[in-house]
Amino acid sequence: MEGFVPWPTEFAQRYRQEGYWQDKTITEVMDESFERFASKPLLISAQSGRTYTYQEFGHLVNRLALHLKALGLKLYDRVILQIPNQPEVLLTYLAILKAGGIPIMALPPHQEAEIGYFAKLAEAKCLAISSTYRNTDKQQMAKNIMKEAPSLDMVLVTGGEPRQGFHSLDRLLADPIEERIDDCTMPRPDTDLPAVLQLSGGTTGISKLIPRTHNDYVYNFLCNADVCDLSQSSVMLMAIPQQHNFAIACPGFMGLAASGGCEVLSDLPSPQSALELIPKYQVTHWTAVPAMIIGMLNYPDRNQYDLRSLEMILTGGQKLNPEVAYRIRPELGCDVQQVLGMAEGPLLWTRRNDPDEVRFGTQGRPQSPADEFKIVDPATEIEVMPGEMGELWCRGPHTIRGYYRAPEHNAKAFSADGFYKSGDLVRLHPSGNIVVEGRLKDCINRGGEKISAEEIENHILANSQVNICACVAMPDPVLGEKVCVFVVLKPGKELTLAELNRFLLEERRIAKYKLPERLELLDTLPLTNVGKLNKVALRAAIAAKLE
Ligand code: OOB
Repeated sequence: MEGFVPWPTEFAQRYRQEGYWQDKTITEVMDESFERFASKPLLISAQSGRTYTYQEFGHLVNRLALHLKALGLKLYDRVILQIPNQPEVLLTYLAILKAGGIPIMALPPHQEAEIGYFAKLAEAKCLAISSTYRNTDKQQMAKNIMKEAPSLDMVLVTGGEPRQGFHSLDRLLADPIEERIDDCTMPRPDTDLPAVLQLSGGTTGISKLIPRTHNDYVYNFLCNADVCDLSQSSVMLMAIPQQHNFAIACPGFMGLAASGGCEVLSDLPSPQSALELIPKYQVTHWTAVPAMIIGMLNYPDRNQYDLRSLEMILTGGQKLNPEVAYRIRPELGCDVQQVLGMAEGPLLWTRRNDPDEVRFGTQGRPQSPADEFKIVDPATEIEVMPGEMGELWCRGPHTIRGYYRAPEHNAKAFSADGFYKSGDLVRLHPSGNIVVEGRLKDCINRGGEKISAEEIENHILANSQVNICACVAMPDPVLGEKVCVFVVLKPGKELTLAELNRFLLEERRIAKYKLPERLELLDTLPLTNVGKLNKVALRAAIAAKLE
């Protein structure tokens, strides 16, 4: 496939021989589960209360896949999936895969800027949306994007009357096409080719697309389900957008479905909502970013809720501070398993039986015996001594070898021998686990959501008041980090944070979670000795000011 970097043949052979790659499609693995656990509950919608058994869910996926095929979706067609956390997001995800398409895992808050970019870069054929999302008209967004992205000619809409030419997902799901057509066969994708396009955290410019193959992704979620001991008695609460790698595959919905468990899917990430859902559905596992855990720990009426069913919080996306980790057992009565994960594939987990110091004070060790990791000095690219800080590099059966359609970026982001350069600064703990200490990449980690500084800076520079600007992370007690922008205005110009954000939302049409939450006006920006913008000084300045 054009724009896709495969694993070299000798690695592919080894991963196959050693049993990591099974040459099954995601659809085949999910269909096995639908049959095996048929009458068990697979999914409960927290908002509607509706429960789907494995069998019912499988039928609906099959039906929707037949509709997609009838509407003209072909093998390897790209489909942008932007539905929020409601059952239709998972039904559509699996139906796209079953019809041979490749879902692009866009996030619900994304706007015209992001979705339009993915549509053009991947030449997407189809876009699946909810009619509105948090008061924005997504059908209008789709119409606008279609003018710019000629490949896009199919729009699927849930939760509202579709505009002319668009299709209602809700009607397709209710229409038993399987009863009236003879040919129910589906094209089978090559298991060595991309199954899903994930989004990168965006280290330079806008997100890159991450091609996850059937072989790599199936192994990824099966291995995760194993490391997290998921079983038929697991009930997992999921309030992180289902498109995130963490939520869909680490172990996420797919790891849970392969294990016979049940997911409680919620569109509300608030602590109060989690506190209500855990006792109501006897949740055993909660997939949460640290910001959600902090929210729960600090929730005033927490003791009114019975959390005894909760066994384990699976957490990652940003660093869980040890002070917070140590509060979990005494205050919430459950354990925590940390994951240092990346949409590019690498996954390091702490294990259930690690000692406290390791479970609470490290971010884990590789989940697969076939993973190769090293910690290098980013300047010399030579491995550092054990315990010293360096950049984490990874290679393995579920770590990609290149971004999709990004040869120039790939030359920088991967070593000559195929290691992914994570941009994370880590050190080796005496236990053999890894501790995250910082990062090289220029992004802001807002409650686990990654925001590329360069992407936001480029949008801000388009404002006619602005001369130069720099976005940096400022500390936040709950979210970890938020975006602070330093701006030097053009002579005689003025700008407030509210004006800037209105410009970013209305004229640049970017997702709301990326907006700066503080604006600092300066006469000049500080430079380093070599004349580069000194972001270290800016980060220190805003941190000191907030103190
Ligand atoms: C997950 O994936 P991404 O692609 O959104 O972000 C990856 C980056 C890492 O490179 C690191 O900078 C940061 O997020 N990160 C952590 C972390 N987990 C991720 N930093 C410190 N401690 C952790 N535990 O965020 C992701 C993917 C799969 C599972 C879980 C998270």
